[in-house]
Amino acid sequence: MKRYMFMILSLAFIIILGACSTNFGNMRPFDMKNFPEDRSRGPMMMGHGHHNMPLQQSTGENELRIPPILESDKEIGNEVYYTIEAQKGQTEIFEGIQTKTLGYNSSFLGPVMKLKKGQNVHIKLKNSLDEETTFHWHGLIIDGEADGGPHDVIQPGEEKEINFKVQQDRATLWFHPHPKGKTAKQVFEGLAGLIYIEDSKDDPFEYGENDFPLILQDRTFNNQKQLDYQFVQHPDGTMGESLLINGTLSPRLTVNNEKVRFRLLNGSNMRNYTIKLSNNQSFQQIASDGGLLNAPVELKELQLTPSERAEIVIDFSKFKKDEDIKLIMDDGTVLLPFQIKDKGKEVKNEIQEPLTPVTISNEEMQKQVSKEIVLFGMGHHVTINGKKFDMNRIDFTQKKGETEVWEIYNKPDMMGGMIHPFHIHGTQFKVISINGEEPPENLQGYKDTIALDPGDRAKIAVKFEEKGVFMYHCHILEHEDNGMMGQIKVE
Ligand SMILES: [Cu+2]
Repeated sequence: MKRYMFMILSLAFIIILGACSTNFGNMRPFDMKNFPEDRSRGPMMMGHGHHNMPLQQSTGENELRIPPILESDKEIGNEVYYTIEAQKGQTEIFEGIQTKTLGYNSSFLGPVMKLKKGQNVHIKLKNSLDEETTFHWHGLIIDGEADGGPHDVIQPGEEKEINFKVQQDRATLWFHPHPKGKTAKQVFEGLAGLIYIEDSKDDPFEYGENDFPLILQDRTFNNQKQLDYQFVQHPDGTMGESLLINGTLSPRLTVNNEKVRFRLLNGSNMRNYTIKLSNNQSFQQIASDGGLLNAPVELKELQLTPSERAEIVIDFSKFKKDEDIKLIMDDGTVLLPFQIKDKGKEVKNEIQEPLTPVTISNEEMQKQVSKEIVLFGMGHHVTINGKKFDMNRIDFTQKKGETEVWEIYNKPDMMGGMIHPFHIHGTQFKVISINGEEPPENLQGYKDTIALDPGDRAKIAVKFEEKGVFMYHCHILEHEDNGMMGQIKVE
């Protein structure tokens, strides 16, 4: 009898809870009072138009925050020890207002972890959040046990140590949480940091002087200027109207009158950015996700989908001293105004050599397709090969050290479909073709994410250097959380 009472009570509780959450679900964030008053653009579009949510221009009132370099706990010969702690905090994003945020070793975002090729790295991972999390090393060649996918959960208050050897050449990677169904929320609230892989070759650029990270993230704040993910989340991917770069709202950057390298990361949940310079001059892309390209590529604009990185060099010495130069989006939205100082020196960005984080030969790129991936759907209905993620199901296997050709197809739906950035853990792959054609030059280097338009079909050459179970998924974080993810076991 007691058992029945308990069941009835639980049922009633679930129904009430359900009703509450439905209510929340209907309270979409289009109620104007939830937006900051100083919106410079027209009214927001509703419903599906959410995905065209415009971004507010940067007014340039705040100097860009430069993340600190993470100091090691100790270094003994080739062994280096770090501690990374996921924590809660408060951050002054708006003047005089504390916003509740998450961060690594700080209240918001994370430091830059510089790792050297050949080093043995030991990282103590601490979870000081109120919820479970994982620590995923995006783009790093690492074994499945240390990769920080949804299997590697660390409970609140607990810690764990991981060890790995840095095998790849210089590159800009990043780290972020990856717990099942909670990645989008935790990244939205601030968990993301950069990893720079360095090697023995000289680097002519100096951090914070003529070498700057730019972590692009869009966020919506409520009328208390808080990040309320429950309120703004959208199953197709959450977009925000406020741009933060390195956590700075309305940033500007003072640069020297010289060549400057920017390491761009699209750290947004779903927004794509096509960047360009306001004077329509070209810049050089020198590296993609996995490291340096074979040669710098001259570009006037560059698209970055969620999780993609690019290193670009802008030569400010080419411009007139008081020229008004800004980094903008293709629709003209100002992302980052620059202020050019007189100071400058001759910087040669001659660090370009063909690099090989993983070596995939031309011969291996001629192989037949042996794995097919079909990306499909929108919102809650996203799938890979018709299935949703199941932690207990291995979808593919591959032999360690053996290159296979994967074909990725973004199958359109009745509405047309959307761009899906497809990411594979634990490796850097090479793009063989997109719709049967050679990829553009800046996609011919190593990549860990490839963006596919609806109807696109790409062939990529994939090799894993380490064993374990690895995730592959769409990097629209809400799609990942909605099950657009599979697992490959490398033996
Ligand atoms: Cu997707």
